[in-house]
Amino acid sequence: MSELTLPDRVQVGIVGAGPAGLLLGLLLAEAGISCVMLERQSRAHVEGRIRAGVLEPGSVDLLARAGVAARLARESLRHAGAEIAFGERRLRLDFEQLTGQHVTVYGQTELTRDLIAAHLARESALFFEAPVEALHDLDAAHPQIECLWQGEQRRVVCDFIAGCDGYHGVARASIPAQARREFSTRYPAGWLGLLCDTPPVANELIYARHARGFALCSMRSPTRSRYYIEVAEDEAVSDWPESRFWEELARRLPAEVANALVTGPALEMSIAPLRSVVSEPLRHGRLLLAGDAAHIVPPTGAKGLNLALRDVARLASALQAFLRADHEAPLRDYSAAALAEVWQAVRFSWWFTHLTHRLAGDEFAARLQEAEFAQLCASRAAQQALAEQYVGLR
Ligand code: FAS
Ligand code: PHB
Repeated sequence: MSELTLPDRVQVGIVGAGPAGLLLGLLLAEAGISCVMLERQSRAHVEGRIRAGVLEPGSVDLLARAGVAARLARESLRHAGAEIAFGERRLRLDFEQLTGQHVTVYGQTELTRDLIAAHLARESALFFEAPVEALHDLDAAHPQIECLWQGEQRRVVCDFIAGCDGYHGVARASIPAQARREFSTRYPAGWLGLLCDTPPVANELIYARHARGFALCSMRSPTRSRYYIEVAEDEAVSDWPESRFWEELARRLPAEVANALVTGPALEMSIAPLRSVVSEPLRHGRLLLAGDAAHIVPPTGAKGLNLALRDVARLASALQAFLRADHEAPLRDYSAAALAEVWQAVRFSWWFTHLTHRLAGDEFAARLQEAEFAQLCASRAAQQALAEQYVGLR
């Protein structure tokens, strides 16, 4: 591939090349809109991240329309349901029977690799190790991105800037404090995740609520498993030798499941904090936010990645309407329309986290969890409501 030249002028400057930035770049390029993607980390770092694992049907359709779902179609797993366990009591949610839909298990790691491969194949303006240091003139007709590229300070003049740089990026922070509001809550817990090349303990995901804390049995393939246990928010991976992880995971699962657990050496272990954050509005002048740059949800409901892809689909369509047809309404309405979906995902993730996690260990909360689970077991309508939100219909 020929050496890329950083452009001085594009229609859309994209900060960040995680799933949101990469997909936005593809959708805009497909629409004939010039853009540049500027990523702080190396390609290897971005492709090495272990994160989400479940895609909603809408996300799979979007990726197919973007032309990046060929490997996903071959290698992903179709899941018609998932299980919620409260101690030895187990409830299977039959997504197909309750909603007519299924979810797709395909690691975010693989999705990111597919998106990068698509950009490399079309020689997109995708620059790794090109940290964005500041955004300028966001209220002007041509905002500017200041970045570092090959040791030099560079400027890219844009018509619009898309902040797809995640929770710790510069885009959201570039909006003046008096022009934005942040709504947030912390959960007194984290998710300790372990990835290993062992066969998954079950054919579908198991979300387990236990007095000792939450556990999740997930997977990446028929030979690669992904497990999580809830840990206190001040704990570190170094507190958890692999043997301790496996013992604790088994204690939180139904006995039949625990007995079937196949352990193995960890390929990766990491702790993700649990928090909900929403920054409003998603637009300031000619800067628009999408994905984790705008909002964070606890991973319980498998919404983070899917919400990022929803934002991107909406933003790509709005930018195309304005830049190709001078149609302003979708761009004007982007923030309010995206936030309506964001808050539904935030609410579901908050609810599902409180249903299944120990958190502060409050006895009153534990009784509410029991009552909620009893309601779920007794009511098809309650199961349908959960399933619709999980597959992304609501
Ligand atoms: P990302 O954070 O993925 O990407 C932002 C990109 O911007 C990064 O590559 C970053 O390097 C880059 N960047 C930042 N600052 C920059 C700068 N100044 N200049 C240039 N580039 C810059 N979601 C789920 O659904 N299920 C899960 O199990 C799950 N687990 C997670 C575990 C962890 C540890 C984390 C952090 C998140 C997890 N998520 C999960 C949520 C996650 O999948 C996000 O929703 C998803 O990565 C969102 O994608 P982006 O919005 O592209 O943000
Ligand atoms: C994962 O496999 O990483 C995963 C699955 C479902 C979740 C969160 C994470 O809700």
